[in-house]
Amino acid sequence: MITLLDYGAGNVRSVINAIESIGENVKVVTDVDDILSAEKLVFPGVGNFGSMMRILYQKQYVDPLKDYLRSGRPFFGICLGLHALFEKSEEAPDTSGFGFFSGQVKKFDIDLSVPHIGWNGVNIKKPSQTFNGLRGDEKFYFVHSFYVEPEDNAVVLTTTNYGVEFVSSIQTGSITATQFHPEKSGDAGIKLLKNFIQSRREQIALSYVSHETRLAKRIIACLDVRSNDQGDLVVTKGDQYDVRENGDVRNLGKPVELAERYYREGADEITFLNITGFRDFPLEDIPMLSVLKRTSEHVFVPLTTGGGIQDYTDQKGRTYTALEVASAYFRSGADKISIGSDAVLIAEDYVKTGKMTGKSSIEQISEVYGAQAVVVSIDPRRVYLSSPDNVGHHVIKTDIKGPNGEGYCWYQCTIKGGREGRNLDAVTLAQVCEKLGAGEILLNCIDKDGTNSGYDIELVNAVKNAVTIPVIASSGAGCVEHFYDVFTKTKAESALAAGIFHRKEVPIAAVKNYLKDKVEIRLTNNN
Ligand code: 1PR
Repeated sequence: MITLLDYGAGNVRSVINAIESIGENVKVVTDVDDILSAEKLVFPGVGNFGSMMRILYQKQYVDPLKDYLRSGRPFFGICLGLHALFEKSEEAPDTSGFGFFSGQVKKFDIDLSVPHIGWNGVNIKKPSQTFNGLRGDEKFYFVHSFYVEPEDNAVVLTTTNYGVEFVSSIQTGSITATQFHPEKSGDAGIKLLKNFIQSRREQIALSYVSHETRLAKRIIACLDVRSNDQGDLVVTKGDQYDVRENGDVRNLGKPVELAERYYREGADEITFLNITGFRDFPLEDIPMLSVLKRTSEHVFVPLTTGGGIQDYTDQKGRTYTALEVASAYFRSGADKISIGSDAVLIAEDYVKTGKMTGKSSIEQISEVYGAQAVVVSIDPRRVYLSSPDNVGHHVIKTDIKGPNGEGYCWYQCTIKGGREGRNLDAVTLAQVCEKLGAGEILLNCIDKDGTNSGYDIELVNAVKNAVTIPVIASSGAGCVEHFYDVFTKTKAESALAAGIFHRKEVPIAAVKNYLKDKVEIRLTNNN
């Protein structure tokens, strides 16, 4: 039996699913005795150091956890479950950690995008049973802005390179903790958890040549989801956001089945977008929660879900905050949520007032779950201009001329799935959302969506060069070369596609086979 510490703000469902996929049963901690009586304890920490420690102190779990750590029984910490073991964190300077190890948690201060989101390697620094059966060159999924700095290097199990060489896991005795998320790291992560669960005493001497690890570019499969006219939940796909063909909603398959197929094909992330969320209430009108629950049982890579994440009042007058909607998604297995329309309205208010309210969906969710859990999805369309002057928006000189030969354009933000244009440009939206606490930008493009004509490179560069958080290029992929183009002509960390995968025109494995000797990617058993 594995005891799992759930303090109410983490995505524990994925960890439970990963452990159960290994054939172990899981007991979730409900009181102090569960900690003291645990045979093996797993502590997945997600979100914000300060709110995590406040909850642990409120529940009076801290002392029992320290007693457990001193008992010598097996402990596995994940992400914040690693940070908590140390004295304090720059993420919440006034809050103490367990202090079980001397040292503190530092924020990345580097020239690269922060949070560090994606698949990176590890440098194994000492013999360990943890990596038994692995090659040592596998990549694991990271999503964090902070890392631990132990005073005693002897506890360091692996390091990883991302602007700095940071500690990506520690081990001493029966205590193991990782910065990366093994429950989201595919087969390699499952193997690592299995080694912990079946932990034998012998240390496996792994002789690895230390190497500079590199963050992989991520290939993301996107499933636009909505109910069709018969009320069935289907994966659909827009052509410049028009999802109807011969009057019917295009039906490209079932969400859970397609997500599992893409996982097996080597997708680095899966994104579900509930594209009628602006009018359906996601917790009632569309069974996205059950789609997430069922998907997370067999798909062990990050799941992002969006659509309808905003404050909401249902027909009976009951109000729900965006945080409540997002929390329901996280509890169902989402690792990140994506906010579309509401982000535009929030940014418009901010541009008008210059003030943060602290009450916006972006701020609320980022505060509890951390910036890395908040994606902002932008749905822009080109507005052509013959001159760049006096339009009050971020204008670019474009090589893709307008219908009347215009040489300039700005990218107008839209809401409600492209149905309503707003007086805000995509660059400004991205910058404001980063300021409000968003951790990543999903940059769609209405003009390119579903056209197979390639990504809008000018748009990706305009936005990517204006923010420091990761950007996912989206819309327009038609062939493997388009992925190479976007990764070499822009600094986008990820490329998302939908139509070419759903229509089986280009398999994910083909994209990775084409890219593998050209850009850093995560190889799976398909490559
Ligand atoms: O506004 O917070 O409720 O979120 C709604 C979400 O649904 C947003 O993320 C928005 O982008 C998405 N959405 C709304 N309507 C549509 C539509 O298509 N009618 N999907 C829609 C937008 C963008 C990607 C698409 C890429 C790649 N789709 O999901 O998959 O463009 O396409 P391709 O590779 O086939 O070219 P809220």
